[in-house]
Amino acid sequence: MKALILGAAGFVGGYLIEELKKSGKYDITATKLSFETLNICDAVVKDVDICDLAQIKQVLREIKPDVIFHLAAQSSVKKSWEKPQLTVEINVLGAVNLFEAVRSEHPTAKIVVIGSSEEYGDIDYSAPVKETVMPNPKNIYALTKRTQEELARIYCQAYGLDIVLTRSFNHIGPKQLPQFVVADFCSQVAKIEKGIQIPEIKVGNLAAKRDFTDVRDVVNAYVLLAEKGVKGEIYNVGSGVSVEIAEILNYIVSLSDRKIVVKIDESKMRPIDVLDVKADIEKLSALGWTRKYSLQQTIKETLDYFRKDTL
Ligand code: A2R
Ligand code: GDD
Repeated sequence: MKALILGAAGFVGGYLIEELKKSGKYDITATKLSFETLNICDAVVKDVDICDLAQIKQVLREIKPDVIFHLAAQSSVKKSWEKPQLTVEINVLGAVNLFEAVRSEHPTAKIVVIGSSEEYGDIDYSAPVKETVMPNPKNIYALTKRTQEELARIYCQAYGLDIVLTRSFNHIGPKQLPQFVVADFCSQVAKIEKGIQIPEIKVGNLAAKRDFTDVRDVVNAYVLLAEKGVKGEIYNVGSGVSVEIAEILNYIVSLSDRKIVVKIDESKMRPIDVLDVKADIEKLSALGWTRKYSLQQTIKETLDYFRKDTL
């Protein structure tokens, strides 16, 4: 089987490559932006900007993949408030470029399109949310992912493209950039321990609750969806439990022997922040997916990663 990963130089990409290699069933082509680096063996690496239709068409003509994993995105909610146009360009134009390119060059490919739990937005969060709940996006990133989903639905219905969609909840693990909450807190604690940050941790909205899953469990779900996901269907990828960010912070701080003061940083607050969201994972579980990593294990490994990080 030939797999093409778009946006492979990001956080999830590296883990997805490992997961595909582990299965032994895939010839992998991984794409990155021209200024990014991606050092992997046993995979072909190409430069593809998803905002450039000709580049996507070219790689599809060359590779003729059986499955495409569309990871390429502006993935930060915070940045989407700061750079709305860029976020729309990459996440919406990028998606429509991909669907157009597949339609014209290689319509038999299966496409796994990564959406977000942020799409749910302002909903009743008292119970785990099912895929059938009508999303109500509350930020620009979320709206771009919701738009990607609607575009996919149209390309499935109108042209029969074989698209499977995710609504992925928060994924965490070693190597994540410290722009996301767990990596952010772990990176700060590691800097405090190294003496390069005063013993004060800067935090944003501690009242929010999120559903966290280890990135290795997430990529396992993506491969499962490539193999068993039903055309046109959306699958939640999450753990089913939401945890308050304050609890995450307390746990990370408890792993250090330093006395750390918590300081609210107003610049880390968002104009609107969804209060709570947790996944109903019945649909994904029915395909055989189970979570292997506990939240505590993932957090410990992430902290250890930043402790070893020489930067
Ligand atoms: O923004 P950069 O320079 O870090 O590059 C990101 C890349 N990317 C693009 N690739 C191709 N064409 C573009 N026009 C373009 N713009 C950005 O996609 C990065 O290397 C990759 C996305 O990786 P991350 O930002 O690390 O996201 P992550 O955590 O791997 O998430 C994968 C998917 C995304 O669709 C997220 O929105 C979703 O899971 O949560
Ligand atoms: N980053 C960050 N830094 N977030 C903080 C902080 C902080 O110091 N303090 C509190 N938070 C809160 C945010 O306000 C938000 O409620 C929650 O922590 C999670 O924020 P992020 O880790 O930045 O992730 P996100 O939920 O905005 O987006 C991530 O998850 C989505 C799925 O839900 C990204 O990986 C997206 O690409 C993904 O779609």
